[in-house]
Amino acid sequence: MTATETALPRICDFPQEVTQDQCKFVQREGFIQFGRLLEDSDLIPLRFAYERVWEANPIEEEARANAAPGHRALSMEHFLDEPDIIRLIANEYFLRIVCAALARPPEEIEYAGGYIHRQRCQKAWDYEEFGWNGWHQDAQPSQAPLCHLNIWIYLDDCSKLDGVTQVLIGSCEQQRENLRKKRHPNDGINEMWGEQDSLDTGFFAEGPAGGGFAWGGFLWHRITPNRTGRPRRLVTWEYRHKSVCESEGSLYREKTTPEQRSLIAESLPEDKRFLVAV
Ligand SMILES: O=C(O)CCC(=O)C(=O)O
Ligand SMILES: [Fe+2]
Repeated sequence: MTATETALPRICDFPQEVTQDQCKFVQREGFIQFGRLLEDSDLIPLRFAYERVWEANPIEEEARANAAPGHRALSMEHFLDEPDIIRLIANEYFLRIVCAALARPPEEIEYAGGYIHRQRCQKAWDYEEFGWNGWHQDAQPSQAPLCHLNIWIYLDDCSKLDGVTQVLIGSCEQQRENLRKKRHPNDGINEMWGEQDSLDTGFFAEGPAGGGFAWGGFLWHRITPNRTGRPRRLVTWEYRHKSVCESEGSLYREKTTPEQRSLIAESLPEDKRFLVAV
């Protein structure tokens, strides 16, 4: 049985715990799917906030030459003033998953930034139009344990035909193995692209409205073409070990002023303010 045929661990709706198996899986593979983490009382205001942010930021980001067709993202400085996005930094289910995956107590975790993402749906697109196959990673491979995690939340039920994110199963282990054996970190990665290149053999991070998947590290991943014309609406929250934010900085620390950071801290429950640097 290949990795892609295996039934993969998946965290349930509103999890009270993350099991050992789920924990090991996310630390090995660099991702894990989860069910609903947001109640309608959080999800519905989040959708309205999402639409307001796009409406307030119509074009500039879309004009970025290196943006994926079908995909545009706005980073968190565009939604600092949206409490229905910001307060979710302290969501208990997000934190439960982050603490388990990053193997740290909540006090040693920090919010590092976030984005709102979408798929352009005026027309179908494919990778040929994209000009490349889309596979990339956002961080350099290392042998160290996972120290940052993205919580990736779909605002609507999102299937693989709606253009969810695809992850390259086995890509983190392959890179660790390469590092151990002193090979180039990407040895064998092209072959994996080939094996996981279809809707049947690939792994697509589908999720329900208010659910999605968590991922981090140096996982290889890509956006996938939207084939339904339904919008793919997505918001992300990124967390890291506090010590990493202190030593390396973060999008959050860079993109906010001290005044903004105090306001944000005050908008979180008192016992969760440690999540944001001031
Ligand atoms: O939109 C997606 O599905 C992938 C986006 C991506 O690669 C990223 O945000 O790092
Ligand atoms: Fe990426």
